[in-house]
Amino acid sequence: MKLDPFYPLVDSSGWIERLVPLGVKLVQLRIKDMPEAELRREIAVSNAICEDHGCRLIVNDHWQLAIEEGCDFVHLGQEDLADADVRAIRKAGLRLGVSTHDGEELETALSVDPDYVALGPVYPTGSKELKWAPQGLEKIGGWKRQIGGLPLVAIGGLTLERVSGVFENGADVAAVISDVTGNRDPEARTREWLSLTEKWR
Ligand code: TZP
Ligand code: MG
Repeated sequence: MKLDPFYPLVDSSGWIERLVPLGVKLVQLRIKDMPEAELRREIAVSNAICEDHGCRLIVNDHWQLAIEEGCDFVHLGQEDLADADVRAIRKAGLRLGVSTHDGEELETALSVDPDYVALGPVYPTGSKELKWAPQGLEKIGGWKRQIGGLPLVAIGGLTLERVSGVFENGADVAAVISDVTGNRDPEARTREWLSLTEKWR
């Protein structure tokens, strides 16, 4: 399965409303703490906006709500895999992406037959506390050789200025938080991302 080469991670439907109409075709909704009713609303609103614009929505963590709201993808970390019902996710027709940081985690991820694997952090990041040091570009190539045709998502500290190296080393997708949502002009930055990544589409 081919994935769009750029996806922003955002923490509200408000961001989805701002960015998806610009031409974003893949986006992750990553909400960590929110009461369930509000969360469901955020997911439902995000999903409706994405459907209107032909954009695929990845819901981080909240796989039951993602199933109930008929979303496209669920993204799970290693710590989420033990509690998630992967069969239920698949049975409902959703696709699954899994985070990895080291070889053991890659094995665990591959054991659930994911639709993509994410590797991070490639560069230092201020957006998530992680016990892993930045992985660097070479690891991307190693991961890609191991997973073959499965899409590889690179994440962590990616900016427009240094993303080319990520693709040149074998990543299929660049996933980005702060370079987009922390930018002075997130809409303009998103357009730049879309245009720069066009050649990897
Ligand atoms: N997982 C690995 S690094 C990261 C996540 C969620 C944060 C990426 O954020 P940024 O701001 O693009 O470095
Ligand atoms: Mg998680």
